Amino acid sequence: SKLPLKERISHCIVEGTKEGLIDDLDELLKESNPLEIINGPLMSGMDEVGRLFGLNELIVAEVLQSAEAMKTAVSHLEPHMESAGLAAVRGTIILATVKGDVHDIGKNLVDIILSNNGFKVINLGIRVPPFDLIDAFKNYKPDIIGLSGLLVKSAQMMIDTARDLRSAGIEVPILVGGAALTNRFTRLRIAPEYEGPVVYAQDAMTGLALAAQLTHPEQRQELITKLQQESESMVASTIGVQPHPISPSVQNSSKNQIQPVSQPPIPPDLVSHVIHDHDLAEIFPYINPTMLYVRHLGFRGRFQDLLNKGDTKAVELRHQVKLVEDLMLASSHLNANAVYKFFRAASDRNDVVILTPDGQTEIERFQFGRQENREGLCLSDYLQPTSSGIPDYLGIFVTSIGPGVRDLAERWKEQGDYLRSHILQLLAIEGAEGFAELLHERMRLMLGIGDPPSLTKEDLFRTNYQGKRFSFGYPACPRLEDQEKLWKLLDPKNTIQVDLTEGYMMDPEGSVSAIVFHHPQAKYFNLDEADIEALEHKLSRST
Ligand code: B1M
Repeated sequence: SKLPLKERISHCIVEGTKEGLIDDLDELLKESNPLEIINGPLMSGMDEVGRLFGLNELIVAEVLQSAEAMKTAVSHLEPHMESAGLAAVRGTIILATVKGDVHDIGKNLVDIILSNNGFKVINLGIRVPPFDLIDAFKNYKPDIIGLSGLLVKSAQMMIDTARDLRSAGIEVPILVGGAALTNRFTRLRIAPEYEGPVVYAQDAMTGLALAAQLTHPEQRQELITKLQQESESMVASTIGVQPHPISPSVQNSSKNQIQPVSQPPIPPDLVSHVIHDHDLAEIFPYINPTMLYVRHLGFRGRFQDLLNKGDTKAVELRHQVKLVEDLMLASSHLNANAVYKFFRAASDRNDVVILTPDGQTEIERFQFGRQENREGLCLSDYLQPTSSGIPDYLGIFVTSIGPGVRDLAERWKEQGDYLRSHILQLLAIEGAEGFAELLHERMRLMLGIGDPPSLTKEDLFRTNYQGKRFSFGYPACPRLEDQEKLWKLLDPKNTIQVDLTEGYMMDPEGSVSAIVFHHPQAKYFNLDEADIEALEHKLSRST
């Protein structure tokens, strides 16, 4: 309260507090017009937030609280601006998650950051096909087109989208981002398909900095020159690099030492189990706190330890999360659903064959890759071979938290309740993962390989138990196309209303699918690019 008026307003933004903000704005309105206030103390507050975030002095949760204060301030000033015919827009951006992709949370963060830093954001939502973007371009005449996506398939969809936008004669800069996207992929694969600049942002704050450069005439040219140089040097570094030769022997190699379990555990049944509306209170403790609080909300340090010690920041963050957990527990639209089933299964070299309960007939076949180097691992090694005749089993499941998450998160975002909206989406995505952990624990118990009572939650998060769950799209089984086979086996669409998109993504966003192996030596491993190429080569020959 002792600070000069303008500094007090900036300070409210940096601190993410609304206390006294409206009174101070009204006071300043007596001597400044609303646009001057936005471009002055409010924007300098947001600039400081960006600076402190860059220095690791603010965490994501705090940035969202600053954005909330900014939204409150701008909403208060807007009526005054309209009456004075003023508009505070640094630029317009249309923002979309690409076709086939339901990823909302990353795109929404970008929306919040840009729209509270002076950009007008037209958020087109998820699964947006190129022709909708072209239509939106014609309607809104944006300065930038923003594309987001979670998976590698979505990065590939960005190539098609860029191509379609070019065919429509569009040349405004495209800003791209997403978990599986890299600058290299952007420069080498997306940028060559588009006439205008294509820029990669690693996170929402970088997205803001790049959007600011792209809408600034001189900085824009500097950025474009830098990107061209980057592209050229990347192209130069790939010239002369020979593609990895595909060795036909690789897929049959069996240098691994893993022997199947001689007496595999037998599941109690081979029927489909459908769980509707599982108690969320039981799922929340299975959420890995490091993922939720450290990775996603940006907390620094060992969250659980500091919470136990009463650290103020940890306690405050836990309080914010608990509020949303309680709202979720009370809601009837935010349900945890799952479907799981055990199958008779066997290995056939690198393939996993799913059999009828009597073991006589093949009903599905998953073709997996094998490591040519390292330990020579392949998922099929964890099962008895078809030739042995010894019955062996695996489990398959899908967990999901939705379906009302997207609508509620959107409503809260619209209201400027950014942190609550983000936490809700986080609890849904990490809750789906926690539910997978819980279900896997139950399936181990059903197989008679349940965990010892001494196993702690930390052990669980470190996967210190017998057997492992493998999800399609992850490095040991990277082919997302196999999701289709899983859908045929489990029917999650009709049992728990989880849809598979054309990009093999599960809708709702907070969903996890996996195959469960009981083998004591099962562990997570990576296939190299050459191993994946060899598998694709084999698959293309067999079709
Ligand atoms: Co999974 N997942 N996941 N996953 N997941 C990845 C993406 C993966 C790379 C992991 C890996 O292999 N190492 C892999 C994809 C690989 C591939 O495509 N083959 C993967 C996979 C395979 C899967 C499943 C398919 C697994 C399965 O169940 N079979 C499944 C798919 C889900 C579905 O279909 N609905 C799945 C599920 C999940 C969870 C639900 C458990 C959870 C949430 C997913 C989500 O975010 N919606 C999850 C998580 C947490 C991850 C990792 C670990 C982290 C993702 C994350 O941080 N999300 C990820 C591995 C990794 O990144 N290290 C992985 C939070 C979100 C806020 O961040 O989307 O990155 P992000 O957005 C950031 C930036 O990217 C950037 O700003 C945002 C905020 O700073 N950004 C932009 C995004 N868009 C932008 C646009 C811009 C600018 C910046 O301008 C326009």
